[in-house]
Amino acid sequence: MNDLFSLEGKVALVTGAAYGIGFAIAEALHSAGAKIAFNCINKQHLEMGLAAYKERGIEVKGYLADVTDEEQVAALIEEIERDLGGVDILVNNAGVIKRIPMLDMTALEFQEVVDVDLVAPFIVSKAVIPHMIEHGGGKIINICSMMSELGRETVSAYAAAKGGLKMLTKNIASEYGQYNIQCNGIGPGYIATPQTAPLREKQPDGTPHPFDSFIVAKTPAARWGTPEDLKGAAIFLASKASDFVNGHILYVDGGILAYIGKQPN
Ligand code: NAP
Ligand code: GCO
Repeated sequence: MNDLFSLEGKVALVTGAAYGIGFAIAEALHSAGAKIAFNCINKQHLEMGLAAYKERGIEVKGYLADVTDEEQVAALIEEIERDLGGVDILVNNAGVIKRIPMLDMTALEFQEVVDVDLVAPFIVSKAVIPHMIEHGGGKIINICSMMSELGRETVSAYAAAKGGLKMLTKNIASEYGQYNIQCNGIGPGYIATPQTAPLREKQPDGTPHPFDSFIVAKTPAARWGTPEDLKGAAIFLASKASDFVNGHILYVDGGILAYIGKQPN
């Protein structure tokens, strides 16, 4: 049983994992035996992340690298190969969101989101697939979103990118499945992290943010998710247990996508 989920001897790269969802996923993959590498772009966050892993007794290698920059990504993959070995498991987690009504958003702002959330997973996957082919297989996990399926006001670029990421996932699975590479997605529901902090800020009178109450009502589990909620899905999709699962998006959303919404009283 343990063997099915063991990541002993594997090297995992989790992008953007100094905190938030990436941190929890890195922690999970480490607990299953993988050697962990992560990157981010902010030097202070890198140091903060390294200290947080150390505090939990987790040995990791951390790097500064912008996932939208092909040269930096190539250098990152080389460094990881030197420090830990070639990447067997890639988690494309780094992401950004801009909440701007579409009519107020510039094309440049739209592109900046698409670059991190969609083009970067293409760049980083492209950089690790040759090693995976050479070594008889590998796992790529793309962190998708509710917005891979649903729209909402103000997140046009994010939804376009995460919808695209779902299809990039299916395409990598289609194109490289023959090399024993599985590319799947995790679609988190609404998760309490710095990215969603503005949606959970208390009102001046101490009452919950209306968006916070909206999400709790929209989620059959009646709560926000935590980064820890994603750990099981990450270990499953990184391990032998999922060797015949390919091009699938595993939604870990407390039931949001299954639910029509609260009926009126
Ligand atoms: P977060 O708290 O905002 O963390 C995002 C991470 O991405 C940070 O470590 C950041 O690094 C890194 N990053 C951003 N741009 C980068 C770049 N160009 N190169 C390298 N690293 C970069 O986000 P999160 O909530 O943990 O979300 C993680 C992923 O899950 C994202 O893809 C997000 O879209 C997705 N997601 C989140 C939720 C949610 O409810 N929170 C739900 C579904 C999906 P720095 O700190 O150095 O800037
Ligand atoms: C938003 C949120 C979402 C979540 C997540 C949902 O503004 O609607 O930030 O997009 O972060 O991706 O799965």
